[in-house]
Amino acid sequence: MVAALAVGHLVAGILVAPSASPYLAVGNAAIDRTPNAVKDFAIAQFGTSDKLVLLLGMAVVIALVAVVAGLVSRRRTLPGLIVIVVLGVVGILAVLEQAGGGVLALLAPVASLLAGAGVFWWLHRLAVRRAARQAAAVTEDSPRQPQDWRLRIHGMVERELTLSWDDLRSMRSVERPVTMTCVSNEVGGPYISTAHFTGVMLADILDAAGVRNGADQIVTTSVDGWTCGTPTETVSDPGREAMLAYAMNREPLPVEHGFPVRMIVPGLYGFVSATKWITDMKLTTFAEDRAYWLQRDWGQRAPIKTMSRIDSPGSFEQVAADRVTLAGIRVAQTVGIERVEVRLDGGQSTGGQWTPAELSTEVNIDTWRMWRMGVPGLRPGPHTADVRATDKSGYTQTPERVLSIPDGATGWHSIRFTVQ
Ligand SMILES: Nc1nc2c(c(=O)[nH]1)N[C@H]1C(S)=C(S)[C@@H](COP(=O)(O)O)O[C@H]1N2
Ligand SMILES: [Mo]
Repeated sequence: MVAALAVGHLVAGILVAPSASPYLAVGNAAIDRTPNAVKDFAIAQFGTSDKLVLLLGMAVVIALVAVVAGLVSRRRTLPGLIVIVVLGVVGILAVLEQAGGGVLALLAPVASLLAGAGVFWWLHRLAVRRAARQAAAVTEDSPRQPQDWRLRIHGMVERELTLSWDDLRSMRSVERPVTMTCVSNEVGGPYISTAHFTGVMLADILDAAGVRNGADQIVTTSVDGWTCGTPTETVSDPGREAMLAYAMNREPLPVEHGFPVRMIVPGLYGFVSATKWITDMKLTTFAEDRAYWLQRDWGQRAPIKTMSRIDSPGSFEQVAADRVTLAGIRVAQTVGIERVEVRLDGGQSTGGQWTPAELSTEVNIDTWRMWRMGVPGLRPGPHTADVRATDKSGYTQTPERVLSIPDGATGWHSIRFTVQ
């Protein structure tokens, strides 16, 4: 639009006469059509600047029209070209009316129209080509990305290392199911899942780099700059099998779960251990570096707390009397699960006692186990159920409720349900 107006004005000024400028001609044509009352009002308000105000107002309106025309032309040039032709014809008609003077006067508005259409067509082609280039870059790059991926291991180490995808794949691999938990879960929360991970032991990588004494924290950084601080002792503990995972459920890591490589440390909440899209690993100290969530008031060290949850029945569910089975999950990573107990209606019928539930087979100590308990003969009406777990260290979940911030919620999960 700027090109059209500028060319029209220039051609009129140099070759014809100022009155043949489409911009001025449209302004003058508008003034001719304005009722006297409005004209008087404008003169009273703006004095001798009235024409300037009109021309500026026109500029604003034309700019807005240009923006809208641009937005509706993102896919095709036709909408933009229609707007340009319509405005061009308005310019031609205005010049014919205002400047008279036959064919020569048409030079400026026609030049204006052609310049507008030409520049629009050219800019549109540039934009479309750029978009196509970007789209092509995305599709070509993604399968190649592991080739570009590097992990730098530096800081308090004997030897700085830079690992490529091929380096990683040539190392000894480990494979196991691990349950991952987000610290943001309140009691009974849903942010927990189990997957089968394949990767390289982080302990092997730390051995290769040689950790210097006193490096009590590993700060890892993802490609988008997120940082995570993990205790070195947890990662180097060979019994723990902390890993740099490159496969999940025997397929490449999905992009949203950290492709090409992420960290998995059993027993630690995700925000202090599970760096996705990892590119940098720095051996340092807790005194020296503060990771992303620590700067936002979450905890510094955050082992996953032993938890249990009732998944069935759901809260406030109606259940048929002959098929009441309570069921759920529980985890006690790195320690293992000793037992799960359930208490119905606050222990009314059991003298406050808890009843042990049946546990599914243990896959390994770092994955959740399901539990269930059949309760025949419950009277119709409302009931409550509480669950608590005890792990192999002898710890039984505390009833004390604390919020998830800063390092994980505690408390028993309780539900209400109705027997029909
Ligand atoms: N790069 C990066 N990694 C990250 C996070 C993040 O925001 N950015 N969030 C962490 C948190 S808080 C959790 S709970 C887990 C979640 O992993 P998931 O998305 O695979 O479920 O990733 C962790 N790794
Ligand atoms: Mo999280």
